[in-house]
Amino acid sequence: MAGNHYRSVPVKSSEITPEETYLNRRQFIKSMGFAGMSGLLLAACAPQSQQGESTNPATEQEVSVDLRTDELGNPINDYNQITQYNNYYEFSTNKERVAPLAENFDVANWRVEVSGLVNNRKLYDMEDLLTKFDQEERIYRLRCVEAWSMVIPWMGFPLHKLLEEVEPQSSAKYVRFESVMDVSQMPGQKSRFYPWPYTEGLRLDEAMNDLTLIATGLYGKPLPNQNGAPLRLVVPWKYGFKSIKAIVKIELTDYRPDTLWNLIAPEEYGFFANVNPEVDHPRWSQKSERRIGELGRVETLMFNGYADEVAALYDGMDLTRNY
Ligand SMILES: Nc1nc2c(c(=O)[nH]1)N[C@H]1C(S)=C(S)[C@@H](COP(=O)(O)O)O[C@H]1N2
Ligand SMILES: [Mo]
Repeated sequence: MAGNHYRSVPVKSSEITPEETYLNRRQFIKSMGFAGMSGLLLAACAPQSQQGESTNPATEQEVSVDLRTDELGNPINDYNQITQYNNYYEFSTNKERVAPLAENFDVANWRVEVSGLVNNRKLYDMEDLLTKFDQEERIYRLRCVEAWSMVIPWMGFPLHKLLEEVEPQSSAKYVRFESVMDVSQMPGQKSRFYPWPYTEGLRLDEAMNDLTLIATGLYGKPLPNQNGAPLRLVVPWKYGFKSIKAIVKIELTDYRPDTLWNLIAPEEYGFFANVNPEVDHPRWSQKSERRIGELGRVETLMFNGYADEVAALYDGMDLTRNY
């Protein structure tokens, strides 16, 4: 199991809290019985010499976890920053206009079709997804290809759990994702410049990686419309455009699917789109980024800081050509 380079905390729906409570809470987590939290616990259970207080490793203990930073110590962005500065071209290409335009977007009776090269094709509604798959919190960095970034506390579940349920066939090599098409609610879809609906794709092994998340909420609340309600993909080691919002269709294929950005500008937006400070965008450097809410710039990390989890997926691949 991957998973010591992000923070993951299981979330019960009874714990969904207003932002204020969220920010003030410290979760107490039993240090036994939580697989997949090894990194967290390692940090919390520093050697006694460093901790200054002796603990008895044989007894179950409670560990206080500060949920306000990622595993590298970066503070999470404010709820306002995350929900008022958005890329969502179905509504607007203006980041500040997305939230007001998406305010009344109707996500009732949402369905997601999972089909293609699978043994069990399925049509899920949101309640199925929220009850079938345990929701957990994951604090991830989001690095936009435009060279800004945020740290976001998502809620959701790893995509591999859903894929395991539908059982990909051995011929399946890729996963294709499609966003909703609804010109009546999404004014940006009137623009003929973009090949709507928004589509994205992953190689099957990328989709199965434990970091790859289906997000259904953030900051302990259901996903705001502007962030991709009611569900979106989050692939934290790739540029933000891979993290497709408002998904209605997930299809397993044996061909590499077209993606909206790759269709528009293949020399600028590759299929892989792994965060890579060594490979510049044709029009700007990718060596550093502006963390929203901070002054100055921070260095961009290979695979956005998730190399331990994902570098092996690209062994032997020329990342300059496969950008
Ligand atoms: N359907 C859809 N998904 C999308 C986009 C979009 O325009 N439409 N923009 C992408 C880009 S470029 C980024 S950086 C992230 C932004 O996510 P956020 O607004 O939640 O920060 O969403 C991605 N997913
Ligand atoms: Mo982006």
